[in-house]
Amino acid sequence: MTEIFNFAFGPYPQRVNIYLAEKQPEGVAVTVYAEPDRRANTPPPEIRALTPTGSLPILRDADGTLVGQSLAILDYIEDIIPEPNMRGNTPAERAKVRQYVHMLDEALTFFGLWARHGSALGQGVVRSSREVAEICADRYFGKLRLIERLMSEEPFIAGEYVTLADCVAMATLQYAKDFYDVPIPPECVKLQMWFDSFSQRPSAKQPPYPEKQWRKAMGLMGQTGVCF
Ligand SMILES: N[C@@H](CCC(=O)N[C@@H](CS)C(=O)NCC(=O)O)C(=O)O
Repeated sequence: MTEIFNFAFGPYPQRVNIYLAEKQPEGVAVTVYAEPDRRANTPPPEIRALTPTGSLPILRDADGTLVGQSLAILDYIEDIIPEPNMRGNTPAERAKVRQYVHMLDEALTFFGLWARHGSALGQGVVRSSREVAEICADRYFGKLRLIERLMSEEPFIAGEYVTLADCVAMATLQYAKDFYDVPIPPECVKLQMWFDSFSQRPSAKQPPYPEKQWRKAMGLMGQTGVCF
């Protein structure tokens, strides 16, 4: 049995949640914790101990193989359960999917830094810098504009069918919009159309966000004084 331990929300956990809902792999048992809560002991210490940083998602296979990092987990499941293929059928298709996944990963890194440095939720977590927040906001939107330029009129991010790129894109853009109230830049028309359409899929159902955190996160653009 392949086991996955994950959180119910957050951009990295949500990549895996969306992927599992799309792929529906057989023989994978998923345990989802609402949020990290030391007082409630979730995730339990033995699960935290599986990973050096204690962060989720994490995968444990029947032979004891441990895989951390959301993107490595998606790749591992694609390797052990190849169908339906969500990574591309040819070298060119796979390269295209990877290209988008890497760009989205970069976008999320910038978004995370922006949120840390620019929101009330990040206060006290890092020594915050308004300048870092502004630079990272600009880089985040820049990545989305780059993705927009590369996208075609096809129904999914990388082409005719759902791939890892859609799961990673949805997790990022949904988190930005629903948790921090940061929309897609208005000129990213194809990306917005894709987002509106993919949002209708059951896999993209909004995850439950803890209200206390959400209140501090909302309105990130206003909190930082950033506009398009
Ligand atoms: N790069 C990692 C990031 C994982 C990560 O940051 N997980 C966060 C949730 S979004 C976490 O587990 N935080 C709780 C903790 O570290 O206690 C991945 O892609 O899996």
